[in-house]
Amino acid sequence: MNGQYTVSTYLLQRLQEIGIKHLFGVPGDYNLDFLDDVMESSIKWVGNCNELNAGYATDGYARLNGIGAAVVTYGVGGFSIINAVAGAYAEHVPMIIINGAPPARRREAGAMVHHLVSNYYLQFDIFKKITIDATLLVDPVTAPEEIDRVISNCLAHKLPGYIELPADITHAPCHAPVGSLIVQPLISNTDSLDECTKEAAGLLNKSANPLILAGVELLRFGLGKEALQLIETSEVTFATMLSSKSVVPELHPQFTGIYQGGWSKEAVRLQVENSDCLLSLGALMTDTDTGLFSINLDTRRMITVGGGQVRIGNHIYDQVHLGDFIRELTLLAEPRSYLASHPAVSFSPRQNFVAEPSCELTAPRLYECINSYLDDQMILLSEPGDSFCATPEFNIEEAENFIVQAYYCSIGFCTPAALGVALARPAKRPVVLTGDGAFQMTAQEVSTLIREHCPAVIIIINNDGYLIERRLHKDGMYNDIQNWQYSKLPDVFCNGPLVAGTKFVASIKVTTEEELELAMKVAVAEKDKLVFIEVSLQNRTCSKGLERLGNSYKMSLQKQ
Ligand SMILES: Cc1ncc(C[n+]2csc(CCOP(=O)(O)OP(=O)(O)O)c2C)c(N)n1
Ligand SMILES: [Mg+2]
Repeated sequence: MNGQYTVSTYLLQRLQEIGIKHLFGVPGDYNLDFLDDVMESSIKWVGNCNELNAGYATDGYARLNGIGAAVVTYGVGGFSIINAVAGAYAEHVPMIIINGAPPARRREAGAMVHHLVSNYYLQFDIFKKITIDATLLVDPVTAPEEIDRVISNCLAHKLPGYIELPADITHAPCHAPVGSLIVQPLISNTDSLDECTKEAAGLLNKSANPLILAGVELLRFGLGKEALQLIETSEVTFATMLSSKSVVPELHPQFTGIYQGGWSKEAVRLQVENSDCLLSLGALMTDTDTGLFSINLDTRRMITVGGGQVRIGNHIYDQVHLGDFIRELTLLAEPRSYLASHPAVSFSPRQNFVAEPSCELTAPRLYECINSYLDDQMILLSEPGDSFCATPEFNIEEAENFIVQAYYCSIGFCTPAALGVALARPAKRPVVLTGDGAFQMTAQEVSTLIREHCPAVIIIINNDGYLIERRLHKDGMYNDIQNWQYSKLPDVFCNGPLVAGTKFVASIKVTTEEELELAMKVAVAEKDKLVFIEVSLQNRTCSKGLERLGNSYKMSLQKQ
């Protein structure tokens, strides 16, 4: 971009610099001038069916690309994307929301413009609470510094940022970027870092059965490789959690399994809870990651690192960041014996699926089958519901090949997020595993996947409504949903009937093991197509994971 910069071209240049190649969103009159500039830039515009879906797509994109951005319009668009931004905040996903606002002069006059609710600052005030940094660009002189600050904070803290861009500021001239954007790193206090790593190394090196619990912060801050180095140098066994699944490769000989408190497999639970030195790296003890708090961990035998703090017994060290801690500890860790580094419990390897002839599908067999067809070129997105109860046991090798909103748990996330995933990783293929209830929330985004030619595999588990709620609570009629003919939807979105072999989409409905096996073979063979599979599970069976969660839930109720 040469010549005079405007606030809009400045912002676009910064977005390009940080690696944004796609912008998601929905147009509206307050952002159209900005979108005209997007059309002139090298960033590709990806219009969504609605703003919530745009937010989820941006989140999926950001998880793989390091950052994403969405453009919405004031009020109607801004309020619609809030759920996705709140989710990104809870889950530590960096994304920039650009909200086109009414002209600043109208704001000053207090004019009653369309999409205004209550007062002109309402959206700004709300977004301030669910972002790390927010700015309302009212002055083109200060706009460049404001933009740089929000983007930089977003990247450093891995949290969403908000930029409100009034329509009459968009094309206002501003100064050119001064150098490239500087992201201020999070800096540890060197004395605290030195002291706590020495204390931690002393405990780790002399412990008999230490264990590293690799948590979600490792994933969000891109520290998987550093964690692996510590694990291999110290030869300590490790476990992951649902939210951090596969952050360190699951086929690693030191991997013991997924820890989820009382929701874990018993052997994994015992290994974690009986460790005499449990090093928790960036683990968040959320209800979903702890089997509804059914954990039994003794903090006196733990070293807990995360959120800029280290806790060893009663010692608390502030301003120590996870990456610095891991790198320093790796230098001090002493290797252990072969036995210590090869856990008694190890993860079961992937099994081949062989369909039973003429056998009605059950949930456990469905998951066995899908697991057996996943490969390293597929990125699995697992939706809250029976899907995410089943997937801890899936074999995923690379960290980026598994996406789950394990903490915020907003159903409907995965289908639009797959759009972002497909665009961020064109060489890979998103595989969405979603319940029928979740799918109904954001189903329209399949049409954008088709329009953008994303060869996703979408597997809809039609189990007649909200099964997880039926299992965890009672079978109230509020868990019933309208049954759709899901497999016919691609026809609708393609604007015409599908003719096998000629269209971009293959749509299949399955009810038996053999049909599912065949459908998965089609999905693998038709790798350039969007393959849509409706799995009809009218028997309301569930995964073994949901069975275990049900038991944890009952136990947690008894304790109350
Ligand atoms: C946006 C949103 N609304 C409501 C919920 C509450 N909720 C959690 S799971 C669930 C049902 C999921 O049903 P489905 O997708 O069919 O999965 P299943 O349990 O049947 O496998 C609901 C409604 C939620 N998590 N997110
Ligand atoms: Mg369901």
